[in-house]
Amino acid sequence: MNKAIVAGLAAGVLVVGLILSPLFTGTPLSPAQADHAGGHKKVTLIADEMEVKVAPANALHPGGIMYKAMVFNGTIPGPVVTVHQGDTLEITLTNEGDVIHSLDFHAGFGPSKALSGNVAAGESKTWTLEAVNAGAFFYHCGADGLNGVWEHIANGMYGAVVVHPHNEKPAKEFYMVFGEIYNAADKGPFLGTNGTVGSFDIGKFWMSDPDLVLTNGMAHKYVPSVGTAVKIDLNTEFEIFKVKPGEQTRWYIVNPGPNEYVAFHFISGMIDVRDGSIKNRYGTQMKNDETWTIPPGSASVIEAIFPEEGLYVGVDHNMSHVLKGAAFAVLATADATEDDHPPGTWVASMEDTMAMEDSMMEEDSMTEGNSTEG
Ligand SMILES: [Cu+2]
Repeated sequence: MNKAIVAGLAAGVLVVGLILSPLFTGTPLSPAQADHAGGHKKVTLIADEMEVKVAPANALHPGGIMYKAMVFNGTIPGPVVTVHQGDTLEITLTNEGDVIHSLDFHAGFGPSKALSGNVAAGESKTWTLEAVNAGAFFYHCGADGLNGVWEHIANGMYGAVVVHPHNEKPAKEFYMVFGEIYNAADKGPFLGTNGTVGSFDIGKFWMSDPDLVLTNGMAHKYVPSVGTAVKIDLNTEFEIFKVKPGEQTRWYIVNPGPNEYVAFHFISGMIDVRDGSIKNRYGTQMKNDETWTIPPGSASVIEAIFPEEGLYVGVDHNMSHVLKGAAFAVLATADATEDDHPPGTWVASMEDTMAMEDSMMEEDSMTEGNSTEG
């Protein structure tokens, strides 16, 4: 090819690139979004220790499994906190437990933004971070200056911050947090704990040998049974996710670990992954992938459309993890509604988040009250 042709082609590519470039710079802000820039949101997280049911009674875990957990706001996981990109998030950590707790917000950049430092029993601490990058970000207890952070995470002290990007498209959104349990009282599959309330086992943790993998605080929380010809009942009180066929859905999938990777997959599904962030919009987008790796200490934004009516199953495709509890059923049905999320899985959308912040700001100016997100 001669130089003139190459130069001509290069010029053509440049011109086409310039014409197309507006398509790749992100969707312009709506007037409501532009008005809202720089919102201020408050959240209070209450650290505590309590017994939590982490597995239902079934053949794998006779009698079910109770565990001496550590929690934020009374549940495993802690609440999903939503902000709009560019907002300031003011966090208060109140320690109502008996031991030192703390917080590490992966959405924060710099120790004064990301870390609370130790908060002793009965004390509180407040600090702020700026939600610079869009996406889902893990938060967890950092224990006593990292000493025991492994135990506090394994015991349930974790959650996520969702930073809605400016260019977000509407979707039905869900919060899903995996998490491992290392239980000194658990004798293994089909044996369970024989009624003993379990506690952290550092030997099992050291060997990365979890007894359970929880979905939003409980193994097999969203799965009634496994098998058809030979069926094993897993949870007679299971909850289920419902979506409409063809509807855009968005899943904030969080992996607290503390040790294991999550190989996230929807059985019969395809996923788009939005991870990382470019200014004012989500970054990397993987189209139509099958399985996505989420490392411990991370959260991913997974988008999926379920094309036809029927049952789909979200799993950690690590098969020992599935048996330990890491699966959830998703029913695609025309009967699905906007607000039929299982308890604790609803995520405030960008519009909801902005409306909440605006009403809080009005409240602040009058009362300077503190707000908690449940
Ligand atoms: Cu803690």
